[in-house]
Amino acid sequence: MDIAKYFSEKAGEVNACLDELLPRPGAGQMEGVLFEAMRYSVFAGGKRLRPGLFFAVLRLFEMDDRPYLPFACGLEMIHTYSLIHDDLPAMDDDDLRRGRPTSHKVFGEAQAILAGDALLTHAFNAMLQTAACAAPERLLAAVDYVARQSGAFGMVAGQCVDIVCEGRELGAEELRYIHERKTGALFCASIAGAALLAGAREEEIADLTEYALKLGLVFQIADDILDEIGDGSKLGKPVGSDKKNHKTTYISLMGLEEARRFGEKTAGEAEAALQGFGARAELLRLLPRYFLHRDC
Ligand code: GRG
Repeated sequence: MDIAKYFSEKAGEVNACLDELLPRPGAGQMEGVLFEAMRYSVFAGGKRLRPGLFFAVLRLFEMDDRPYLPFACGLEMIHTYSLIHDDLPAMDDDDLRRGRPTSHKVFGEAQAILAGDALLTHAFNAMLQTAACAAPERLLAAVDYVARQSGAFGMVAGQCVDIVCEGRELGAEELRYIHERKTGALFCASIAGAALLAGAREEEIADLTEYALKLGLVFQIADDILDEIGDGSKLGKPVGSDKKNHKTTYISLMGLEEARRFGEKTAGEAEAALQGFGARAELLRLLPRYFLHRDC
């Protein structure tokens, strides 16, 4: 199966739907700059991995993905909001994202904060647009889950702990704690969120959550490796920033070769979590190695 083709096809569908869902700046409209800033970051060329994961799980449960496009777009809006806020001077203070100047560099800090806020809230409007096709109790469970994973019990908590720990060397468990929230939580939202919409059984949701957390970790290990030996022009951001900013990474903790081995081991554990799904989970089973060996 051609995974790059799968993600690029899904990205095309997601981009068309995002274009429909996001407000458009109109002539003479005073809040036009807000809509422009929202669109600027959303259409800056992200890989649309979270929607791709979401659709892969719908496929596992033999669900038609078309009606759920707005839900997938909601996940991408939450992801983009987190990137805009993460780049702000008060957080990582980055100048480049997805190969372009960051939102605050183009629109100023205040509008970048607002664009992030508006994307986060718009995401929930988008997800609720699937009310016409999803059973209400499933949609409620999925949206509730996405909110938890995105907020104080998930991604925002991860960002908080990352900031609290700034300036000191972390241990492996602390690093895992942060990654499970910063990266893993939105992977869980996409993967287990789709399973909730599909009405999956509790054991299936538990297995998929385990898979999502391991997949997030693999993604992060690859991120650390790419920051050490990747190609900045493919990544759309300068490499070597972890070392420059004295960040604890899997490379600083265990060295490049051991980090690669740890990545392979974790990818194996992610695959193993799918055992109960048999051949139906082929696409999901291929993703951990694909993420580990990615070049951007
Ligand atoms: C500000 C609430 C708040 C949270 C920020 C997501 C995040 C938490 C910070 C971004 C920096 C970071 C290391 C995130 C980990 C997840 C990650 C590697 C994001 C980049 O995801 P990709 O590669 O990005 O899917 P694209 O641009 O392809 O969408």
